[in-house]
Amino acid sequence: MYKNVPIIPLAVIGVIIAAITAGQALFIDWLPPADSVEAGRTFTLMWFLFWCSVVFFVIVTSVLVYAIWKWRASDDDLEDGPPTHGNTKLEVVWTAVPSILLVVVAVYGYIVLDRNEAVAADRVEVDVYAQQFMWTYGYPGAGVESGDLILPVNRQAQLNVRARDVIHDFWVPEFGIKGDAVPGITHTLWITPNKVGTYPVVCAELCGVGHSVMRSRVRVVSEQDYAAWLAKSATKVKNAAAASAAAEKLETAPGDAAAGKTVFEAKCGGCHAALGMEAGVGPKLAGINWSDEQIRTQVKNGKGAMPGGLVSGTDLANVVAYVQSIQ
Ligand code: HEC
Ligand SMILES: [Cu+2]
Repeated sequence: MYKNVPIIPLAVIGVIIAAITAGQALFIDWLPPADSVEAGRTFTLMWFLFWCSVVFFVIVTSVLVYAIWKWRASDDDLEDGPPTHGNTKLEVVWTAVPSILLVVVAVYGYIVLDRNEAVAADRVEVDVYAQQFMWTYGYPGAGVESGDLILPVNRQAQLNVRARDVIHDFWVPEFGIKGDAVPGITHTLWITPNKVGTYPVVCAELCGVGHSVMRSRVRVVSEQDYAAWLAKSATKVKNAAAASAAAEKLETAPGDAAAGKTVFEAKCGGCHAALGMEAGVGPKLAGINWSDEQIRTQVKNGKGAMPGGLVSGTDLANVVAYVQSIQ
C-alpha cells in the first residue's frame, strides 16, 4: 500500500529541512549555561520539547514542500480539485501520536516541577527585597543585610522575594529561575547553584525609569567562604550596634557645663551669639527651657538653618549641660 509514497524525494527534502533546523538549534547559544540544579532540569525539558517539535516540523514541512512542488496547478488550470475523502487510518495516527506525546510531556513537566520545588532540610534562607531601583538581601538569624546575594555552592537557597513599592521580577538567567516580586506577597523561589562564580541579578519586570539599571550580583562561593562571610558580616553588624550604643551612652551621660562652654564657643558661638545669651543667626538659647533630650535631638539632627551633627559623644553631653546652665 505504500507503493505510491515518493520515499526518495520526501527523504531528500526532509534531510535538508532537518539540517537547517538542527543547525539553528545547535550553532546558536539560545540558553545561558545551566549553573543551578534546577536550570539543568528545566533546560533538558526545554530541549526535549524542542527536538520533539523538530521531528514533527520536519515531517509536516517535507510533505508540504513536496506537495507544493509536485501538484502545483498550472497557470491556466481554473478547475476545482478532485473531491477526496479523508483517510481514517492517517487521522487515527495523527490524533493518537500527539495525544501520547502530550501525556508524556505533562508527566515529564510535572516531575521537573516537583523536583525543582522540593524543599531541602539544610537550605539557606534569604530575604530578597526589590525596590525602585535596587535589590537588597537579608539573612534572617544573622541579622545581616547585603547589596550582593552571597550563596553557598551545592546547597539549596530559599529566596523569599518581596517588593517594597511596585512589581519587580527577580531573575538570574544562569539559574533558570525567575519570580515576580509583588507588593504584599512573599514569593518563594528555590535555587541550588552548582558552580562557583558571579552572576547578574536582573529585574525582569518594567518597574519605572531606572528599570534597566536595576541590577545586582549573586556571588556563589564555597561553603567555607560562605560561613566566613556570614560570620564576618554578623560581627560587623554587632560591632556597629555596639559602637552606636557606646556613642549613645557617652551622649546621654551627665555632661560638664564648663567643658561644654568651650565646645559651645568653638562650634555654636558663631550663630548663637554671646554664648547663647543673645540672638544671632540662631535664636537666643537662654530661657528656652528645653529638656536635655530636646537639646540633644536638635544638635544631632539640626533644624532649618542649623546643621546637624556638629558635635557628638562626650562633647554633646557637655554642650547640653552648658545650654542647661544658662537657662
Ligand atoms: C549655622 C548656624 C548655627 C550653628 C553653628 C548652631 N546653631 Fe543652633 N540654631 C541655629 C538656628 C538658625 C536655629 C533655629 C532653627 C529653627 O528652628 O529653624 C537654631 C536653634 C537651636 C536650638 C533650638 C532653640 C529654639 O528655641 O528653637 C538649640 C537648642 C540650638 N540651636 C543649639 C545649638 C548648639 C548647642 C549648637 C552647637 C553645637 C548650635 N545650636 C549650633 C543656627 C545654628
Ligand atoms: Cu524592578
